[in-house]
Amino acid sequence: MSGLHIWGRMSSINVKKVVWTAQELGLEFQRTEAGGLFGLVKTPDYMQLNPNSLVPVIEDEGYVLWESNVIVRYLCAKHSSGTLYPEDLQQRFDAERWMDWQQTTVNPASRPGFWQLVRTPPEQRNTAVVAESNLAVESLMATLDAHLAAHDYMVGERFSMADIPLACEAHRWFGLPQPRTARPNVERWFADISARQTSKGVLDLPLS
Ligand SMILES: N[C@@H](CCC(=O)N[C@@H](CS)C(=O)NCC(=O)O)C(=O)O
Repeated sequence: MSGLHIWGRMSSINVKKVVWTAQELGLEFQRTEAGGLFGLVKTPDYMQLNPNSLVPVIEDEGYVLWESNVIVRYLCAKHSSGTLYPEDLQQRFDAERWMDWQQTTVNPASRPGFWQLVRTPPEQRNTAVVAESNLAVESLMATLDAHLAAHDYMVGERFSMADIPLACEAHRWFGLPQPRTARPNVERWFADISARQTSKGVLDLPLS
């Protein structure tokens, strides 16, 4: 298979990152629905691609890669070194740091609330889980807001690979049907990024 192929359903935050990155880079790609109700991830053929049975996975000219933020890094390094993928070592690792923060700190805090409010029938919701998740994410959004008070984007003064996972996380946060503390800097940054043509079909999707 030639060109870029992405496996994953668009309701996944991790698939959204990869699709947006490909669009941001102007890459032609094919996408196969996989995961959730689409299944496929437990088939032997899919598990050859990703033994974790998770989405997303990409195949790029025969090269197979899984782990969403790593895929974002790979595509940006390949196609946008010095722009989306910062060339300066410290700027690059600033970007890496925020991307890891999204994956290892923000997402574990946001996921329980998201699952309760979006993927659990109202009569089965656990309000304690929602409250705990909300409290944890509020504190992380305060951190993000303080960072964005001093910066236009996550790293330096221009859009980079680091903005993609965090904006997908902000999309989830702003889409949850619950009260939120106003975060003017996160809101300004998210509005700016959501206006990018390349984020269409990703940041304008309702949560599901
Ligand atoms: N750390 C992995 C996590 C991947 C992951 O948890 N994917 C979820 C969707 S967000 C998944 O595949 N769930 C099972 C399914 O969709 O069938 C990544 O960032 O790619």
